[in-house]
This record gives sequence, structure tokens and C-alpha cells, in this order.
Amino acid sequence: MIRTALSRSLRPRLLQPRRYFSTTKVVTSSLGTLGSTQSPITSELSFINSVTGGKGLIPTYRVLDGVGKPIDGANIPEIDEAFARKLYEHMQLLPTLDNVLYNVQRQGKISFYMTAYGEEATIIGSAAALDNADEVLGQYREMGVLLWRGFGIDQVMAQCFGNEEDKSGKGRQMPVHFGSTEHHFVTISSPLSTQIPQAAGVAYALRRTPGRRERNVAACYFGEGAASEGDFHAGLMLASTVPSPTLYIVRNNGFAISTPSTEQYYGDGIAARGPGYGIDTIRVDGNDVLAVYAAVKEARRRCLEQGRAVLIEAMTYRVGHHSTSDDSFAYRARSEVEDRKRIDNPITRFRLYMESRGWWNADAEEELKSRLKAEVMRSFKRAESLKRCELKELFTDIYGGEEPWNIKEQREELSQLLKKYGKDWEPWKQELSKFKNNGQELIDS
Ligand SMILES: Cc1ncc(C[n+]2csc(CCOP(=O)(O)OP(=O)(O)O)c2C)c(N)n1
Ligand SMILES: [Mg+2]
Repeated sequence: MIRTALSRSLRPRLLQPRRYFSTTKVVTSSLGTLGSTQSPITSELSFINSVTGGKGLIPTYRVLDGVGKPIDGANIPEIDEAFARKLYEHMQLLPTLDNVLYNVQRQGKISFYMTAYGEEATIIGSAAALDNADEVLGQYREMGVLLWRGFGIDQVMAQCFGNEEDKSGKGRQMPVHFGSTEHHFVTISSPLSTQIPQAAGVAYALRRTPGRRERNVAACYFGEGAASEGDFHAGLMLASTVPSPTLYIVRNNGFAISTPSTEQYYGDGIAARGPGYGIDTIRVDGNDVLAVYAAVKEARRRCLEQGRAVLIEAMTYRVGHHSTSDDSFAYRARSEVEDRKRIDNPITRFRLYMESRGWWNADAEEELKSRLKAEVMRSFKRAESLKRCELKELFTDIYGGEEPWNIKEQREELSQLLKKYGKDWEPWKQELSKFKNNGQELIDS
């Protein structure tokens, strides 16, 4: 009885003509369709393939050319000068922070760092198109989304230094593994792709929450390398079969550490996989901030209207090394990077557009660069002078409820060791002096 009612309720949806790669072109056949599958019957013995199938590769949506000029037929999103300036300032803030924090890591003052050089348009353009209350599940290169939401330079520094002002992780996370409930940004976790199925779950929860249903999406960022993980398929499958407003944003920057994208897939990039899951998909020029902005805005609208997932593949280039643990010149030519920086620089492209609108000039550029640099340096010096959280924080609020036995055991063991050696053994004395109250609360407990 229940089964009949359910299959009846599903019928209208199943009977809709199936679409292949296009939201407008519907494949039909005079020979009818195969049973309930809606697959048109054909007498032609042919195979399909996203690369060699004869339909051509999925096109890339762009509105500005390499020198910031609108391309023929492009609808430039309507933005005013103040918004354009905000976009540009945030695109410039990213490399300013990256320059300082990359060098700070090299000096050994923080343990690790990852830059976003070359991906500024993808990150800032998408952040600007989201609602600030959309739940973001990032990979690790999306610090710009937090900056756009007002996370603040001091908070970035606090997290990277793991100092007492680090609200998200209290110094217990690696640098750039940000998280902020206030800014709707789920804490980054290093294992690749875990966020992809999780995003489908978060979006499903949003869909079931009165007040957020039809208002917020879960935006999930990942790299094209992460899309090689099984979790990518599990996530898209979940978002497709249990519909939810999940907005998948793939940053295709050409590399997964040293593996170039040409070795990561044979098919037509990551975008070719979306239609396989019945997911609306677009490929966008990730170095064109206005194209990214327009694509994400429309994708978000679709997510909410249909209550279903959308996939965006943003084509960009990782100009920096993968992280501070990598030297990319071991596997790619310096000249390739220099060429990409010069020929297709997302910041320059947008600056040229701003100049053509009379919204920007050399004086404004000079003022912005020196202001951002001064702000970042001031914040860095401040972060460097702050102490780490109280050492006992290492053991708190890891699990909800009562402290588990294993955490208690570890806390007591460290406390015993500190009582015995903390005041006398020089290396421990020095290490303890970096913590608030010199770890005294743990020694006294
Ligand atoms: C499950 C898992 N496997 C391997 C790694 C090591 N790893 C960290 S980042 C990375 C490359 C990811 O590349 P991509 O998804 O393209 O992101 P990008 O760094 O280019 O932004 C790898 C292999 C990991 N963190 N997790
Ligand atoms: Mg990549």
C-alpha cells in the first residue's frame, strides 16, 4: 500500500524527459522509450564519451577577456562601484596576507601555510555571491571566504599562530585549518574530500530547518585532485538521490600537489561528472571574478529553487607552491608560472575592468597596497607577541559531556610530568613560557 502510494508520488518526476548535458535540449525518439527508464530507443549502435563523443567539450563561461574587456554577447553582472571596490580590495588582501604569512612560516614562526595565489577571483567571486549565512565547507585554500564575511586579519593571524585569541581551535589545529560558527564556516579537516558527502548532509539539514529552508545553501569547495577520491562520488550521489541545496564549487587549479590535472582524469574535467548524477553543472573561467560571481549567484538560486545540488567547475591556476611543505619547481617550469601570472592574472584583469569604468586608478592602487600591507604587518606583530592558550585547553571541549577516561588519563600524565620536570628541565621551561600562565594551571591541577 505504502509502496504503491510512494511509486505513484514518484511517477511524475520519473516521467519527465531525461536530459543529457543540456537543460534545454531533450532527446526524444520516434521508436519510443525503454519501459519506465525514459531512455529513447535507437537502432544506431553508438557509444558516448565526454571527450571523444563528438559533442565537444563543455564550454567555459566568461564575461571579461584577459585584459578586462567585456566579451561579445556577455551580460556583465550589475554591480556598483562600492561593490566592485570591495571585491578588488579582498582580492588584493589575499596575496598581501599570503606574502607575509608565507615568509613568517619560512622564518619558523608558524608551522605551516598555504597560499591562494592565482585563485583570488574564484575564491572572492564565489564568496561574494553567497549569502553570509550559507554554510561553507571548505578544503583549505578558501580563507578569502572568511575574510569576505568579516573574519578579520587579527583572527587569521590568531589561528595561524595558534595564540590565545584563536577562538576556533585554541591553537590545536594546523595553520589555515579555520573554523567559525559565527561565520558559518565548518572547520577545515586535512583528509581530502570528507567535506563533500558532509555538505550533502548539511544541506539536507538546512532543507529540513524552518527559517533556513529556501534561504540557505551548503557551499562546498574542493580541488580537482580531491574529486579523485571516492567521497566525491559518494557526496554527489547523496546530493542527487536525497535532494538538497548543495552547491559544489570545484577549484580546478591544474595540480594536486605535484600531480598535474592531465594525470588526474581522462574525462572532460570535473564538470563532465555532474550531468551523470543529474546535477545542473557549469564550467566557469575561474580567473574572471565577474563570471564566477554571476555563475555562483545563478547556481545558488537554482539550488534554492529546485532544492537540488549544482556543480560549478572554476578553471584557474595554482600560482603558488602547494603549501610550505612543497617546492613546485621540482615538477613544473618556473617560466610556466611566470607566464600564467603575466598573461592571465585575475587581479590585473579585474583592475583593468575597474579602470575602464573610471572606478580605479594608479593612486587608488598605491593607497590600497600600502594600507593593506600596513594592516597585515601590524596584525602580524601583534599576533607574534601574544601567548598561546593556557596549556590545559589542550584537553578541554574536545568531546561533549563528561571528560572521557582517556583524555583524563592523558591530562593527569602530563600534569605529573610537568610537576616533576617543568620547572627544572630547560627545554620544557622554555616551551612552557610560550603558554598563558606558563602552563601553571595544569601543573597545579
Ligand atoms: C585522503 C587524503 N589523501 C591525500 C592527502 C594529501 N594531500 C593533501 S592536499 C593534496 C592535493 C589536493 O589537490 P586538490 O584537491 O587539487 O587541491 P589544491 O591543493 O590544488 O587546492 C593531497 C594529495 C590528504 N590530505 N588526504
Ligand atoms: Mg588542485
